[in-house]
Amino acid sequence: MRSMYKFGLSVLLALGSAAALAGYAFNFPEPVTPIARETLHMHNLVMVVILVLFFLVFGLLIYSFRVHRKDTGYKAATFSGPVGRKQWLWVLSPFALLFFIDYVVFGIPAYHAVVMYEDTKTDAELVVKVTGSQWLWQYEFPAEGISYTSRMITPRDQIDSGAAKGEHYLLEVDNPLVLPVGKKVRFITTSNDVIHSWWVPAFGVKRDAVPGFLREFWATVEKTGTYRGQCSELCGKEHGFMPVVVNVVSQEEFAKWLASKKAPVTATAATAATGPATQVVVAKAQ
Ligand SMILES: [Cu+2]
Repeated sequence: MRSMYKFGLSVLLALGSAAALAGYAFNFPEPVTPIARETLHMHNLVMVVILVLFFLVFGLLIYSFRVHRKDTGYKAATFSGPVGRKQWLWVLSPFALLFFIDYVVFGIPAYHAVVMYEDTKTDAELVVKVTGSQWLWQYEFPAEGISYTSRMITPRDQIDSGAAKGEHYLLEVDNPLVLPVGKKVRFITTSNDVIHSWWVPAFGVKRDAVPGFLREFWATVEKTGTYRGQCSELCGKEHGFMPVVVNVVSQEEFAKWLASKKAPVTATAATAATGPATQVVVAKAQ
């Protein structure tokens, strides 16, 4: 028995020190949108409650195993006949407790979070259409008449281990998505071919891009910076090579970027007129 305790203790210590060393590596990335923060809050709430329940239940279990042993002279209870009031209490109280935790402690905040997640339209100040295709992303600002593709730029050498891997290995693109800080952005996702999924962990959003359907989500990024993500729906042989990079910049910088993107008006208008499918083909051919 003693060696079992020692083993358990060493496992716990090993896990504890690994977690301490890794810092937040195993946790959520720092949330930068209301959705990401809400998701982290829900996660933490659930973790705390289930940890308390875990120790309560296992504590009680281990206590019962140890105390109610025959070799310590414990006499087993013998009962027959109708179920008594005490027994009903022991059956119903865990049920009531779990019901309360699920539907009230978790249910109410989860309901509010889901309602918030789905509210893509209220106060949205910018619309971005994200189209996935094998194997790149296309970003469109319909109101501004801007459309461009975003492809991974990690050299093949690094992938084939011919060269040392760069800092943002597999998470770097030629044309990142640029967004203004503090503005509610409504995203619309779709796809040209198979199902992809647009995912930026720090935003707390992941939405499937489904051919023939428009799906929505929103993000208000509260901090400027570069955020990276990936396609997270297996979409073919280069699924791992279609990262997402978002540059979140100040209002002024965003306006400047918009102006620079709009500048070659004729070229943008010409590609826009031929439709997104053709445009992707053109982009791939380059
Ligand atoms: Cu994909």
